Amino acid sequence: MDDRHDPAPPLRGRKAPKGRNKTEPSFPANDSATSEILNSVAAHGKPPPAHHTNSSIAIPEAGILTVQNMPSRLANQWVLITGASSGFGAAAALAVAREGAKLLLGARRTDRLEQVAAEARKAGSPAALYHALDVSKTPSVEEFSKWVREQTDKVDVLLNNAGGALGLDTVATAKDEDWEGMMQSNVLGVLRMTRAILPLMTSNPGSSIINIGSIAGRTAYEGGAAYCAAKAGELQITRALRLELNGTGIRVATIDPGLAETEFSVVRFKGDTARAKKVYEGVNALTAEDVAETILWVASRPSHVCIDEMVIKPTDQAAIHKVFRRTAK
Ligand code: NDP
Ligand code: 8X3
Repeated sequence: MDDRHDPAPPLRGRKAPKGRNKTEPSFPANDSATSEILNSVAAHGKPPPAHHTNSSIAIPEAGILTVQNMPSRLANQWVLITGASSGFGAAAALAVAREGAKLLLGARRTDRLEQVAAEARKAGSPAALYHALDVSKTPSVEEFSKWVREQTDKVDVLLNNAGGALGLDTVATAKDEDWEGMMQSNVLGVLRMTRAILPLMTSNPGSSIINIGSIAGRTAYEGGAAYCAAKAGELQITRALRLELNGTGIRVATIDPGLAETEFSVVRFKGDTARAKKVYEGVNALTAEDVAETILWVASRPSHVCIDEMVIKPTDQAAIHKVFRRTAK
């Protein structure tokens, strides 16, 4: 997967105008990725290696140039997603499917996984496979990883996303089962999955482990003691793992979102949908697709680039306790 030295795919579409100073290429373009493509064409006669698919580039003096069917870095790569039955995991499955990635999906609700896999195949995934997975149980993780090894001998992206919060009770009133559930899925689940899948990544430099943390792992809030501790644990696991894997070429990242409207709060409030809805009232919260976009971006950087840590919040959320809410008129 070391794409720095891959031969660049041919640029399809119109050629860059001739007669430019090859040492100082400078094309106006509608985003930095397209500028990069155009500048590379001007300087080297070819685009940089492996860019994303279909891009429209505006060149005022030359009309519109369309770069088509550029291979994605994720095409035919195996992407393993835990917690793929809803929210970020399901949206990430579709986002990478559109790039032509092959999918290994896990969660407890296999009926949901079946739907996500079917949509992923429609979106362009050459193989969208799923298997039951409970990251809170070592035997389930072992059975899942055995199934993974039956499908492939290498994993390119491991997305440790499964997890969530249970309850919003103070330390004085919270229940053991909620504490244990949060530690099991958010902390031990990441450790178990990583240990199980690492053997399929160590001989695959450029592969990525992407863990989903939270702003809750960076700032505490009342009622969030165990969830905040769990996500702080995820952050430190990510940092320790990056140190342990230094020199293997494996990237280790954490993406830490703020308020995002998924099933997260319905699960936290044990099915109380009215209470869950209130969390996002008047706020333009993140969507699962917003987070999936960042996951896709992190997963598709060149192999020498590691996005260590990324915090993504709604514009309305300046800090964990500072949320702007529009009131109904
Ligand atoms: P969802 O509740 O929509 O998704 C959670 C996913 O995790 C589901 O697919 C669920 O599948 C899976 N899951 C939970 N426990 C387990 C388990 N023991 N074994 C396997 N899968 C499990 O919420 P989100 O998409 O929002 O959450 C995804 C991640 O993002 C979580 O780690 C969450 O803590 C984190 N996060 C969420 C934020 C938000 O505001 N929404 C913000 C920051 C972080 P199933 O039930 O089928 O097993
Ligand atoms: C979810 C974000 O702020 O609800 O991790 O804990 S928050």
